[in-house]
Amino acid sequence: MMKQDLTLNSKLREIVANPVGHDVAVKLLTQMGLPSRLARNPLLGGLRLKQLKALFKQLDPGFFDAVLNLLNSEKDTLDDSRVEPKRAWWKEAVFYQIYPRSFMDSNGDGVGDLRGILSKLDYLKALGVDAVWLSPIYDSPCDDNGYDIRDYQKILPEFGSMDDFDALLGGLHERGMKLIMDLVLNHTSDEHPWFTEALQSESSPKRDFYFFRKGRGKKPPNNWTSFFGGPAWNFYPGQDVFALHLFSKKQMDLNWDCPALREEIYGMVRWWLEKGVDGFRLDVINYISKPAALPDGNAFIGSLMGFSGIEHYFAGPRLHEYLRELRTKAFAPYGAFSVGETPGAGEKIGRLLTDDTRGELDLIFSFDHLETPGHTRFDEYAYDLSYLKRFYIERLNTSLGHGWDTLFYDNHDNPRMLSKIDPPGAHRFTLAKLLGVLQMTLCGTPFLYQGQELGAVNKVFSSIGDLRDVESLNLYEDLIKTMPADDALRRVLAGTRDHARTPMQWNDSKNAGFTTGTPWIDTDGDEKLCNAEQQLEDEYSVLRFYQRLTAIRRASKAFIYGQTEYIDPKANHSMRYIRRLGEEAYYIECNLGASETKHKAHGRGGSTLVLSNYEDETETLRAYEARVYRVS
Ligand code: ISL
Ligand code: CA
Repeated sequence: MMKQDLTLNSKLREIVANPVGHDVAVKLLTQMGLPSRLARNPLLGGLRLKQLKALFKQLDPGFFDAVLNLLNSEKDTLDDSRVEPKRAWWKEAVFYQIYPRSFMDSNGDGVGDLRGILSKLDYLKALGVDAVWLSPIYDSPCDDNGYDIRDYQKILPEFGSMDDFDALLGGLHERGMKLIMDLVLNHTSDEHPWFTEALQSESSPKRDFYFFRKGRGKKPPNNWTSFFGGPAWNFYPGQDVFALHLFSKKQMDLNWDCPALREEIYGMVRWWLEKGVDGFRLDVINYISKPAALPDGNAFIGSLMGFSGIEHYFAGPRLHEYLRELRTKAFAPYGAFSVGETPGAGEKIGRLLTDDTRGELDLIFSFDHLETPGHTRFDEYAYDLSYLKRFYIERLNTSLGHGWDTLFYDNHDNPRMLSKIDPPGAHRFTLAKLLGVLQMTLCGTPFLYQGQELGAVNKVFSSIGDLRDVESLNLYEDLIKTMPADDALRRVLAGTRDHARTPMQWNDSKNAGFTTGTPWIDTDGDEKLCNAEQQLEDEYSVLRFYQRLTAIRRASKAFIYGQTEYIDPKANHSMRYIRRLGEEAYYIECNLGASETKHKAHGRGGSTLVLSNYEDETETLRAYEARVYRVS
């Protein structure tokens, strides 16, 4: 059945029935500090869009057209029947993300490298890791630490050689672990030969690989802004032309509408699969399709999101088509796994992307749980765990068995979750274990980020000179135009990605055992208190706890495919649920706050404590206490 276009006459319930409409409504409500369930409120559902338009006269008039356009470009609907989830290795696996620059340096140049990673494979195996995701290791000028690729088929010399890569892949496979590469397909470095060639002349066969456009007079072709500050356009005076970059000035957006570009990409992907890699993490993959006209972004959406233009490309017109093509022509023949990084994709867009009957991606990372509503990464605030609980109860398993969720707290783009929840760090190690319990026992695939298994927290940076990240440095330059330097620094430090990019803390020696040379970014002394060597020896450490967690997860499919039943879902400071598969069941009980709450037993036939982040079992749950019971 052809779907009718939505218009100003459509009712809100019809708007929200559209997958993009649902996610946009939830996002807008959340950004405005309102509860997301309003999107499903039956009274509001009867309102027509034009009534809303009359109500919100102050909104820029183009806003409703912008939203309708966006919604009408999504013709697909979701299958709302519940099915048994299909079994797959990547649903059962524990993934571990490595940021190669900061993991382990083998040759003393201060930069982590492939041989360094190779020397730590037994550590990963003992942790219970099944698959490693490597942040980019390709040749790159490293304007954005490798997310600006110059040559997709060459290893960055600082990281090692192709032989080192083969040795690493072999070493992982020998130990029964898989390797996932990080693939950046939305943009390349401006030093990629495609771009340098394209820039030569208008008639270059590579010209159409990127977005070259004439300006509007001296002004850029549209009002889109870059995530790393300023307009999303570089001007090339020699040819009086602009080119698009959503990220840094050296990360040029690729034009996926060009068939020759797509074929180049698929060929390159197959080349890595021929080498034996097991899959890919796809950087900002939901941004790859842009409307050819590159229309201006709506001002209201721009001010709400802090970036202009995003509604045109976060779920672009040909996204599904391109993902299917990538899968059919490259991934499927090799059975390769894919996880897409999809900022802005909410529950329903997420389902469109991962529903296993649709043939797009296996998993996605959505980021809606990383900040509490109304906050952005650069705000200083304490994250309320009861939000995480509500988020999980609403979101996990909404795929009805058609898709699957990822479970993660840290990555290379975010401050540490522990520091968001408990900024002073009073409960650091207990809380680290609690997060581990949620991550390993809820339904979804866990992705650990290096250091998380030690209880890594934010770093103490004392000046802007301590930071390295292009995003932070650009933001700081921008902020000091309008505020005192101290305030600008505080804001940058609240959200800088460098919190997660300092050296992995292997031991308490100089530079945390990461390098014998001068590290590219400093440690802050925390390695004296928190390092892998000391934690391996301490039975009660976070690391040993994570080893046990991965082991219990591996030992029972109830943690993977089991039904999840939430008990007393409205309780604010505790989270309790059962994972059940056939005869086997586990009861998980967590105190989400620092004050004590009562322990509540569960299970008629008795229960056995399998794991807890306290040494003894009492009738009260202490600060951030988490217990896993086997019940019958
Ligand atoms: O879109 C954002 C809103 O602030 C960002 O979160 C952005 O989506 C995210 O940083 C995208 O991340 C990925 O692509 C970037 C790279 O710098 C990141 O490290 C990578 O994870 C550009 O390649
Ligand atoms: Ca090195």
